[in-house]
Amino acid sequence: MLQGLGLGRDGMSAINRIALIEAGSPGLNIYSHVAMGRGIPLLATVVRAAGYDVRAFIEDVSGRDSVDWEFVAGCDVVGFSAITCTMPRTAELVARTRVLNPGATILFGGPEPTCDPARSFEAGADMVLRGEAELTLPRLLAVLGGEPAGSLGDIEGLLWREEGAVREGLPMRQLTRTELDALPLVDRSLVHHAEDASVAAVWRTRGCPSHCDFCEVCEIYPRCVHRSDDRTLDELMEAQRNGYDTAFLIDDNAAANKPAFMEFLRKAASGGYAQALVTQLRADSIFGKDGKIDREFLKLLKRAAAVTVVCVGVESASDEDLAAVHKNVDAKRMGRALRAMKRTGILVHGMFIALTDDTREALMRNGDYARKYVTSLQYLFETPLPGTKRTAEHEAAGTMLFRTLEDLSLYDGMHCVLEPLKMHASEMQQLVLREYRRFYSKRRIVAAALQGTFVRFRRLSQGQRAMLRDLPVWRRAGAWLRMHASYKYAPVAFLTVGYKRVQVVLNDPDYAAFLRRLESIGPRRQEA
Ligand code: B12
Ligand code: SF4
Repeated sequence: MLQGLGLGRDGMSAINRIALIEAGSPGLNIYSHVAMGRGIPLLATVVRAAGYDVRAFIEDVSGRDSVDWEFVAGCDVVGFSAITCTMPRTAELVARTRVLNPGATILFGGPEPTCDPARSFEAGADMVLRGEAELTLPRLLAVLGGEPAGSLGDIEGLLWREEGAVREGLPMRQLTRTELDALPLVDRSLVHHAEDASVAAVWRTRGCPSHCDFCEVCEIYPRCVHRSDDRTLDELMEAQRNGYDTAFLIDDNAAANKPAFMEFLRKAASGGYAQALVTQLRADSIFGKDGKIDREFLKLLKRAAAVTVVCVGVESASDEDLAAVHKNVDAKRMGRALRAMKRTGILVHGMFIALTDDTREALMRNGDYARKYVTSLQYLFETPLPGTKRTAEHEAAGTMLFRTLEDLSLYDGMHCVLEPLKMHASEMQQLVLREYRRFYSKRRIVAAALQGTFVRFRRLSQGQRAMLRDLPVWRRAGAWLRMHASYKYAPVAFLTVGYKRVQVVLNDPDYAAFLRRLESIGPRRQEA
């Protein structure tokens, strides 16, 4: 018998109403203040364009337990978007959906279901749609709704339960540039309490040309595909018009094609973008072909936004670690690039990884390096994301400490979930938290405030000046002051948020329970 195949709540095959849900992040962590969704706002937009009644719920935006269950109870299909650490919460929301609406088809999609569909079935899915779903989801809904010529087996990336077994359709397929260009701009009004989102996502590319061993991006997007910059610029300006003061360019490596990215930055500046911009790039993209710092690129990065935040996967200050994750850059060169960015006035969000074979000295060296070179710190534990080469190695070596579905909430980078080789897991956990405390300290906040008051200053960007000109004369002085203050004190704001987050984590009873759990794990490998 086919299970959950959209026969609808009343046994009819019509599909009218769809809910798309992104379960919230587990616990409190260093990035919980970034309230934004991932793929479902755009999916809701394409599903609505296909004629369905659809709403999107993102717990990180509208708050925990904010799903409108009355709406979900009337849905024919309920789709869940998951990453690994949100799986336990997703399973809870699925269980609630089953009680309220037993006839609905439960569909899973997103990074975790794409890379480990079996785990999604374990969490309660009837179907899993792997990979990008802007074209396949409307196709699936049409088939579920009884489209005469359609069959599940024709849908790329689909797996479904049938007669107790899991069946699979055509392999997933990545969208082409033409298909990406044809996608609509996100209609944020479909997101429940969209006004509570603090950051708007914009994108130029999907995928990343690098293939780091621990990262899942290339499993989801095997090729790096660009869409036309005009679409991105429209999206950026639309975010500004909608009142967002920060846009996150979510490309995994924005400067993969540096000349094209520089052209994009020029257009953003001349097009009047005047808010903060967050972007992710490799530190060595700051060098020109001659090996020198590319000043023109730095200037463009700074001028494209009111405040530019560059997220850099530093990973480690140790050359051996950098070689182990195939980063193709050494710590000294990386330091030169980070220093140049900071000197230009760009905020550098440094992303570090605590690897299983790190020593105490390596962990502390990373902390020292972070305090020297970056504005904000994200120091995550290596996490075995499904489908990656490193995860296969950890599975073979038996280093995974927590494997059940309930424990996947620990896979958020804030918890040590792999057995370290050179110390006990609880020691590694505490050493990394110690580096967070040293980074996000009151002393460093005061130093940043002094620096902001006396040293940090910029000429307003082209977009900001245009924005001031458009204001009535009597509002200009206040706006001018706010623009300068937000730039001058941006590092203070970052450090203060981090300080508060770290305090909350340290005082969290769940965190204390996790520490006790780690401590109860006996020494194994170190004894050998
Ligand atoms: C923006 C971003 C963030 C933001 C906020 C995102 C959020 N709400 O979680 C911040 C900076 C806060 C963040 C934090 C973290 N992130 Co993050 N993040 C991203 C990033 C760069 C972009 C996400 C995005 O918007 N993509 C664009 C959309 C269109 O893609 P998508 O969500 O995959 O959706 C498509 C398909 O997957 C599918 N789909 C998605 N949902 C659904 C649902 C249904 C029903 C269907 C049918 C299909 C479907 O269709 C969509 C359209 O094609 C991705 C990398 C990437 N390129 O995707 C990492 C990524 C999602 N993050 C990742 C991780 C691990 C984290 C962290 C744990 C920390 C870390 N970096 O290690 C935290 C945890 C956050 C949390 N929620 O708890 C991993 C997730 C892997 C996994 N299996 O868990 C990714 C894939 C990066 C990686 N290196 O592997 N992240
Ligand atoms: S550069 Fe970043 S996004 Fe690209 S593969 Fe490496 S870790 Fe993943």
